[in-house]
Amino acid sequence: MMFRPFRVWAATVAAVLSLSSVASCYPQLQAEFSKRQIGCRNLKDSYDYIVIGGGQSGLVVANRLSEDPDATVLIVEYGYFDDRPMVLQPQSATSYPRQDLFNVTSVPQKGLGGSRQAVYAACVVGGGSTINGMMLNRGAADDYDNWEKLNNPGWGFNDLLPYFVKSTRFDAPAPQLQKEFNITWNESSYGSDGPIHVSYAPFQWPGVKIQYQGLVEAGAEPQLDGADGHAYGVFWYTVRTVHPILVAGQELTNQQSAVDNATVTRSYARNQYYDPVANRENLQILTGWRVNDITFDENKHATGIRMQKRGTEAGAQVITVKSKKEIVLTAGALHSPQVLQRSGIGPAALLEKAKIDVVVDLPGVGSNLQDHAVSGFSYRYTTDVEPNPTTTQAQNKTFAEWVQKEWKENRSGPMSQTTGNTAGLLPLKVVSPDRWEEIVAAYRAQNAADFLPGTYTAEQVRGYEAQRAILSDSMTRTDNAVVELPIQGTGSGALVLTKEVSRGTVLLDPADIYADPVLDYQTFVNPVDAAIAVENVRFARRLQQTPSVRALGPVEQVPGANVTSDEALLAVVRSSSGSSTAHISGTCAMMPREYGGVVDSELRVYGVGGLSVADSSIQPLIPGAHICATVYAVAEKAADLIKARHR
Ligand SMILES: Cc1cc2nc3c(=O)[nH]c(=O)nc-3n(C[C@H](O)[C@H](O)[C@H](O)COP(=O)(O)OP(=O)(O)OC[C@H]3O[C@@H](n4cnc5c(N)ncnc54)[C@H](O)[C@@H]3O)c2cc1C
Ligand SMILES: *[C@@H]1O[C@H](CO)[C@@H](O)[C@H](O)[C@H]1NC(C)=O
Ligand SMILES: *[C@@H]1O[C@H](CO)[C@@H](O)[C@H](O)[C@H]1NC(C)=O
Ligand SMILES: *[C@@H]1O[C@H](CO)[C@@H](O)[C@H](O)[C@H]1NC(C)=O
Ligand SMILES: *[C@@H]1O[C@H](CO)[C@@H](O)[C@H](O)[C@H]1NC(C)=O
Ligand SMILES: *[C@@H]1O[C@H](CO)[C@@H](O)[C@H](O)[C@H]1NC(C)=O
Ligand SMILES: *[C@@H]1O[C@H](CO)[C@@H](O)[C@H](O)[C@H]1NC(C)=O
Ligand SMILES: CC(=O)N[C@H]1CO[C@H](CO)[C@@H](O)[C@@H]1O
Repeated sequence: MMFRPFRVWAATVAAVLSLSSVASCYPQLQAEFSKRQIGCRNLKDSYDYIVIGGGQSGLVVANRLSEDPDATVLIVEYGYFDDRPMVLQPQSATSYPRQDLFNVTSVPQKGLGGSRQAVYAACVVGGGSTINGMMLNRGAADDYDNWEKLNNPGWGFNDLLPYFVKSTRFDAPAPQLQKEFNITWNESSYGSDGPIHVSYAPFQWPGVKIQYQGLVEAGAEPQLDGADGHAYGVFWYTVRTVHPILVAGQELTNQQSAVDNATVTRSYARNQYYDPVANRENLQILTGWRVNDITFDENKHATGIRMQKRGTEAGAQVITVKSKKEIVLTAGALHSPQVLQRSGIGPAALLEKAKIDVVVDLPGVGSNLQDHAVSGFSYRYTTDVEPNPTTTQAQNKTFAEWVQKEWKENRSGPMSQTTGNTAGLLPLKVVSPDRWEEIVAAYRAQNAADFLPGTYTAEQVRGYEAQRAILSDSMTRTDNAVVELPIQGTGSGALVLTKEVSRGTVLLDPADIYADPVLDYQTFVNPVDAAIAVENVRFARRLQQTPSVRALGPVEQVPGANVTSDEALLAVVRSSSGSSTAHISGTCAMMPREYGGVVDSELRVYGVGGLSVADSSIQPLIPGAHICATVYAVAEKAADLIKARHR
C-alpha cells in the first residue's frame, strides 16, 4: 500500500512512522541463506526452467517447479538479497527503502495537472513482498469472475480460492482482542499450513471501532470476512506478519515459523518460499544480473536467455543460458513487458523504432496498465479517544513509554502495526446513491477510443470495450466496490479507486532499450474515474456526519468545508490525487489475442512456444484489493499449469 494523498495526511503517517526506533533487536537470521546463491561461474549450460525475476511471483514459481528433484530451475534476479533485519519489522511496511526499488517516475500526467508520479517497482530478492505494506486482502468474487468473463476459463473466484488457501497459513488473534474489536473471519478461506502467515496485528487503535460503526451507519454492509469473496461493505482483513498469540500471558507460538517466535515479523516470498528450499540441489539463484532478452529458434520456440551483469555497459559480456522446457517471465508489471519488447514481442511500430527485429507483432505488450489511484481527506477530531495515531511520542511521555514497553515486553502496541486491518469497500450505489446511474450511463455511452492511449489498435479497443461491459456491470452491483476507505483510527484517510477505467502504458525507450521503461499511468484521463473520485470525497464527508464519528468532533481540513461544487471538488481531486498505490499491473494481460491480450488462459505468450508470464502483469483487470495476495495465488496456479503441461 502507498498512501500519499495530502500533506496533512502524510504528516499523520510520519507521526506513526516516528515510532520506529527499535530497529536492531532482530537476530541476523537470514544471512546464512544468501550464501547459497551462485556466481555466474557455477552456471550450467542449460536448465529445464529459467525464471526471469526472483521477485514475489518468481520465488513462488521456482519453489513449486523445483519440488520435482529431476527438474532443474534457475532464477535470475536483477536485485540482491536484502539481509538487513529491518525489512522484517512491522514498521518497515511504510519505509520503502530506495535501495530495493527501481528509480522510476512516470511521464507527466495530464489528468493530474501535469505532475510526474512515483512508480513503485521492487528490485530485490522477494520483490514487492520484501518491501511492501504487508496488507493482505483479496478482491471480491466478482473481480475474479470478471477475469473469467473475458474468456479466461479457469480463473473465476472459485478456481482461484484453492490457491489463495494454498499460499496462506492463518494465525488467529488473541481472544481478548477478537472480542474487544469484534474481529470476525471465515476460517475456510485460509490455509493452515501454507507458506504465508496471515494474521491481525496484536494491537488496534480504539478509534477503529468508532469508525467501523460509522461506516455501517453510512450504508456499508458489515461482512464476516472479505477473503472469502465478500470483499464489499466493511470487514476485517489480514496482514502477513507472524506474531505471538497471547492467551492469558501464555504464548501459543507457531513452531514452524521461519523466524523467532517471540518476534512480530514480515512473512514474505523470500523467507517463506525461498529460504526453506534454498538448499535444493536442482534450484539455483543468480542475483545482480539483468536478463536482456529471450532467444528463439526458427519455429519461434524459446531456447534461452541472454543476460549481463548489473551495472555493466551496453556491449559488455553477455552470457547465454539455455532452457529445455520453459522460460517463465516474472520480472513484474514494469519490466516483464520490457523484456518481451526487447525480445521482439510487442507493438511492431515501437520495435521498429527501437531497431528490434519483430518476432511477434503483439500490440498489447505494455498496454492495459492499471493501478489504484488514491485521493484523500483530512479531519481534525476535537474530542478524539486516547490513544490515537496522532498522539505523538515526542509530546506525550506517558504514551512514549507505554509504546516502547508494549513493544519490548509483548511485541504489541503501535509498533506492531503495519497498515491497519480493516477498511470499507464501497459499491458505487453506497458511495453515490444519487449519481451512480448517471455515472454508469455516461461510461457506457463513451466512444471508448477517445480516452485510451493513442497507441491502441482496433483490436485493443475491442478488448477494452469488453472490459467496459464487465466493469460497468460491476459498478451497478452491490457485491463489488469502487473505493477502498481504510480505517486507521485517525481523521485523515485515503480513498483508493478500485475500479479504474483509464488505461496506461509501459513502453521501452527506443533511444535506450536497457534504460527503465517509459511509464504513463493516464490517471483520470477518463473523466469517469475523476467523477467517482469526487463522489468518494462526498462520501467521506457523510461518514464524518454519522452519529458515531460525529461524536469525535470532526473539523474538515482537506479539502475544506467551503469546497462543495462539482468543479471545486474536481479541481482538488485532480491537483492532489496520486496515480499509484504501488499496484501496477495488467501490462501483459491474460485475454484473447483478438482483444489485444498477451497471454492465453494457460499464461503462454501468444505466437511463440516455451514462454509464459506469471506475475502481476497478467491480471486483465486489477482486483479491488492490494494485489499481493492475488499475486501469490496466480503464481501458485501458474506453477500447477506449467507442471501439468510438462508432465
Ligand atoms: C513499495 C510497495 C508497497 C506495496 N504495498 C502493498 C501492500 O501493502 N499490500 C499488497 O497487497 N501489495 C502491495 N504492493 C504490491 C505487491 O507487493 C506487488 O504487486 C507484488 O509484489 C508484485 O509481484 P511481482 O512478482 O509481479 O513483481 P516483483 O515482486 O516486483 O518482482 C519482479 C522482480 O523482477 C526483477 N527484474 C526486473 N527486471 C529484470 C530483468 N530484466 N532481469 C532480471 N530480473 C529482473 C526485479 O528486480 C524484481 O525483483 C506494494 C508494492 C510496492 C513496491
Ligand atoms: C535507486 O537509487 C538508490 C539510491 O540512490 C540506489 O541505492 C539503488 O540501487 C537504485 N536502484 C536501482 C535499481 O538502480
Ligand atoms: C466461508 O467461505 C467459504 C469459502 O471459503 C464459503 O463457501 C462460505 O459460504 C463462507 N461462509 C460464510 C458464512 O460466508
Ligand atoms: C460483529 O461482526 C459481525 C460481522 O460483521 C456482525 O454480524 C455482528 O453483529 C457484530 N457483532 C457486534 C457485537 O458488533
Ligand atoms: C498522553 O497519553 C496517554 C496514554 O495514551 C493518555 O492517556 C493521555 O491522555 C495523553 N495526554 C495528552 C495530553 O495527550
Ligand atoms: C504485556 O502483556 C501482559 C499479558 O497480557 C500484560 O499483563 C502486560 O501489562 C503487558 N505489558 C504492557 C507494557 O502493556
Ligand atoms: C476555501 O477557503 C480557503 C481558505 O480560506 C481558500 O484558500 C480557498 O480558496 C477556498 N476555496 C473555495 C473553493 O472557495
Ligand atoms: C517453540 C519455541 O521456540 N517457543 C519459544 C517462544 O518464545 C518464548 C519466549 O518469548 C519461549 O519461552 C518459547 O520457548
